[in-house]
Amino acid sequence: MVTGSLVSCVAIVLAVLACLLIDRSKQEDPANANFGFGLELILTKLEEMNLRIMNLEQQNRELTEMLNKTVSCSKPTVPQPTIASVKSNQTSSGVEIVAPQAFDEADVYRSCSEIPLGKAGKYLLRPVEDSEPFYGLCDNTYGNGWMVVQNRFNGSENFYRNWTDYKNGFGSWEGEFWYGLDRIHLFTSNRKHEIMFELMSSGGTVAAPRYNHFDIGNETEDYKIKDLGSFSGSGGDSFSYHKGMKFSTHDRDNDQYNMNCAKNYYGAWWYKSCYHSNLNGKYISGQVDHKSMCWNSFPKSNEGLQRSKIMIREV
Ligand SMILES: [Ca+2]
Repeated sequence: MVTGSLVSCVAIVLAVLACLLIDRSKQEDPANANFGFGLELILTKLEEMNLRIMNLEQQNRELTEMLNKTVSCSKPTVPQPTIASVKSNQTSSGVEIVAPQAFDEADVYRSCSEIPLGKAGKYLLRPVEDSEPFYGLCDNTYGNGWMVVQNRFNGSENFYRNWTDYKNGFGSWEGEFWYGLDRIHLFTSNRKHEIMFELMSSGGTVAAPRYNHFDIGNETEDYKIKDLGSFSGSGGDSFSYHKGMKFSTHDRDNDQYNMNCAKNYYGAWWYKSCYHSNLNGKYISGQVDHKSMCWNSFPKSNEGLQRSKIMIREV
């Protein structure tokens, strides 16, 4: 573009020069053959330059066109980041959500409530009859039947992710992970579930707030919290504020705030305007920051937690 402008300027200058010379030639003695010859030479040169400029402009247009085509063809296709696909990026063994090709029906459970008592771990689950089973992580720290849907304890996983990632899930079983909104919806919409949060402050104090009913809508409903039961446990109630809210990510603003809560507070949550809890926020344990992974009633507003584990259980 700069070259084009430069060439145009030169052309204009030469054109003006030519006009001046022509004008001058009219005033000079027409018998002055030398001057006339010189003028002819200049005009010929100008003609040549004009042709070259036109050629250069044509080449410039072709190059720009070619460049645009190359850029649009080489745009990378963004892979759908499911927990299963994250596996290949893990150095340790990652989360394998999808069931293997061959499995024993006897190893498939409806939910973590059905697994052998006292045996926590990864199980094949089928919350909806006649559907493909998939893995889930059962936890019995607080009694049998809980299934982990979020686990954070060292900040090794990036939780500032887009809608698709929160829909499908990400992370690894052994490390930190988000189980995926689609699956949370499958469980909570098919059978009544409760929810609990295991939180640890930077000082090592643990709180376990829970609600006796939790149900979220599907993607069309933006995974809205359709129902949330009454609060019990410890750490205070920093979740009821979010009842009835839709899920928001930095690329999908479904909150009630005139700005984007997920962007402002570096998270993804059922933001209202904006939050009382921000458990997918920044992992900055002990720091008081609005962007932190926090639960405002424990230990105090905006203080980054050391751990957050969210679990659901069939009631
Ligand atoms: Ca907004």
